[in-house]
Amino acid sequence: MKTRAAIAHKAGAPLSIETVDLEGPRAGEVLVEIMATGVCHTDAFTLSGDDPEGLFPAILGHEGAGIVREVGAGVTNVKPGDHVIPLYTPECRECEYCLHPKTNLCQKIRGTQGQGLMPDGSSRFSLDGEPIFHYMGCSTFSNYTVMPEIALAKIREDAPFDKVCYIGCGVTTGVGAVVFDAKVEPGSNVVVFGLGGIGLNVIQAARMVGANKIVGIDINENKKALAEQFGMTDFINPTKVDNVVEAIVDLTKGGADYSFECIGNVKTMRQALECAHKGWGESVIIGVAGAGQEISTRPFQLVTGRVWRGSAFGGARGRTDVPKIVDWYMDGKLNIDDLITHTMGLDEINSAFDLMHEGKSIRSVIEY
Ligand code: NAD
Ligand code: AHE
Ligand code: ZN
Ligand code: ZN
Repeated sequence: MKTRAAIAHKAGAPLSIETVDLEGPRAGEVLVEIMATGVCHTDAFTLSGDDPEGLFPAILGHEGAGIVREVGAGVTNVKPGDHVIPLYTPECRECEYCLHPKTNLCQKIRGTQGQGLMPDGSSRFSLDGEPIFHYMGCSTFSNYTVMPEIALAKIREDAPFDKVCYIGCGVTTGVGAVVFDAKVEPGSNVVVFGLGGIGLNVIQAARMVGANKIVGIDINENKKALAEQFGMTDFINPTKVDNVVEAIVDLTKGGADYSFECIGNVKTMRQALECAHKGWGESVIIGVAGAGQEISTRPFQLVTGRVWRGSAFGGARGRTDVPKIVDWYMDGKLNIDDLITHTMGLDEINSAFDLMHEGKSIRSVIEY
């Protein structure tokens, strides 16, 4: 079939809206009509050329929601008409990782996914007979895409696509990091570096679990009002204090019980670790840093009880947890609507990247 898609032909170039060829689903695969997709900072990161795994030409996008239109041989978990959220972290429920209680990082198809291919080692997308790479196993910047069955979370049919698409990455990443990975306890002091599409979800989850102080750190003061609406109790602009770590330690009377780095900058990752409380503070890296970047700190920071860890897709097991997070939104426990600051058609997708780089959006959503 033919489908409209935004193609990343090369690093640093704007996406190009074209009609591409899409092969139907093979065994274990599913054709999904994408109804809406968010634009995440990670799409911009890969498009910039900073992603060591970045491949071109590719169809980016990994934060979608849609409807199953056709299933390949042997598919049993979904059927045509089902509403689904594509998962860049699948859940096969049988690999060593899925069976381990301490991780959500299913590895069943991670090898081919990182090569921009379906599990059988080929691409379903092509243009003029030349293959186009899939991205993060999702390629939601295409109106239709083909997904492995294990990478689809079936969701309730009354959930609006233009909102719950954000659960495909940003909401789950921020909320899950607090709830599933850090397991923040009521009364904790929480510090959040970066008040963007991820950080604001960390903030609303910290409030949801009953955190005490929720301190937001951002160089863009325009993020302050929305962060306060979502639960931030204190704000620090690091450009306006001598030493941001000392400012946080003073404010929290000793340091953060939990800090979250939601920027992707190795300097702020160090600050996030060093503002954690001596003896027990945990710092969670969510931000994705570019090729060649490395983190550093004095080992004494860890010797004296601080813990440094990371979180991918919020520690969520997608097929199990994503439908629950959709329920939390539908029940009014999570606010997604106010984080979606812009909506547009696929033809305007490059403006979503511009708004992100200008610091003017939290989430832009593309509606097909
Ligand atoms: P965003 O662009 O919406 O937000 C980033 C925020 O950081 C902005 O508000 C910006 O003003 C602020 N900022 C930038 N530099 C700063 C600095 N030096 N000090 C303080 N604040 C600064 O991005 P996002 O969509 O929220 O994504 C954040 C990061 O999370 C990205 O690196 C993204 O790739 C990553 N991410 C990781 C996962 C995961 O599973 N680990 C999932 C999604 C996104
Ligand atoms: N490809 C990059 C790393 C990118 C990365 O860390 N991705 C996160 C999700 S970001 C979503 O917006 C993730 O889930 N990582 C785990 C995984 O297996 O990719 C690189 O540095 O090579
Ligand atoms: Zn993302
Ligand atoms: Zn698995």
